[in-house]
Amino acid sequence: MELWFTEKQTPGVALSLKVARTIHREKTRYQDIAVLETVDNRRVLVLDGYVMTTDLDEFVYHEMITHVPLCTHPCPQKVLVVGGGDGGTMREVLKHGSVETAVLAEIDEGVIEASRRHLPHLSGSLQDPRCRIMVGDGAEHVRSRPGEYDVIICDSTDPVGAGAVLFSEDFYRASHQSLTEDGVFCAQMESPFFYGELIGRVVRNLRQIFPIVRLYLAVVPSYPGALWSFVLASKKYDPVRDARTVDLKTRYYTPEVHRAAFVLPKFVEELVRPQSPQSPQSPQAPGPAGP
Ligand code: SPD
Repeated sequence: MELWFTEKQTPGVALSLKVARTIHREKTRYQDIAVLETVDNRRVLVLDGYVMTTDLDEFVYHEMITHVPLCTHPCPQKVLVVGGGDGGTMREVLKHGSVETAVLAEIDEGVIEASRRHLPHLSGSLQDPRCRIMVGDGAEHVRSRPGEYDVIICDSTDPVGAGAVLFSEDFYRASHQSLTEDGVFCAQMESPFFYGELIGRVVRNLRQIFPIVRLYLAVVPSYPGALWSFVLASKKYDPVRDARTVDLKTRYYTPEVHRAAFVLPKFVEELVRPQSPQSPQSPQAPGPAGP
């Protein structure tokens, strides 16, 4: 008998993976956690029925959510990862020699434990002496740590349930306060094909708070639409103009990919294009489909 896991990505779109076995399954007070092994020997972490990470393409996501902000800051020493309990983002953060302390604020200890047991290529980083684990609410953590972090990375789940707060204006304001005066914030921002409204709203919100806000893209085939977005918001450094070249062992990220990731296809650029003020000469000139 064939066993398939299907993620319903939208009411009309689904992704199916052929499963060899279920390695782990538990229900915590926050969510349903599953670790699956596919017939091609890849491990998959699933939370509440949504694919969080797969061995096929985790490196793309984790490298791009990490190295873009850390190479934008000239010397990131103290880094916060909100969410990311699997450890993949932490693994990439700790590749930076400048990092002295990296805090993981994960609300669900079950994710950390499942990853420790079944996804060691991700969670191995959590043993590093520079890594501190804080099991608790990342949004509360940033509220209680003003001026503390050089870089904050929000490696959240999708904007549903417990993860929704991590897409709110309140959280972005608290993150701004929790950064040092030249700090950099970065967050995963879903699929431009399916979450255009969310992307436009978040970018608009962040522009009220940070002087520099930019969206960038990477290809993550296991996620809805395959084309995945990230938002970078910065107090001082521009991620294209100021990016440093750091010697890193990576599979996807390079300095060239870093720059290219900010080149947006037209429909994505329209989602985040600032609305031009209407002038008396061009009363009909509308903003595009986005903000
Ligand atoms: N739809 C999937 C979005 C998942 C984003 N976060 C993944 C966490 C991996 N460390």
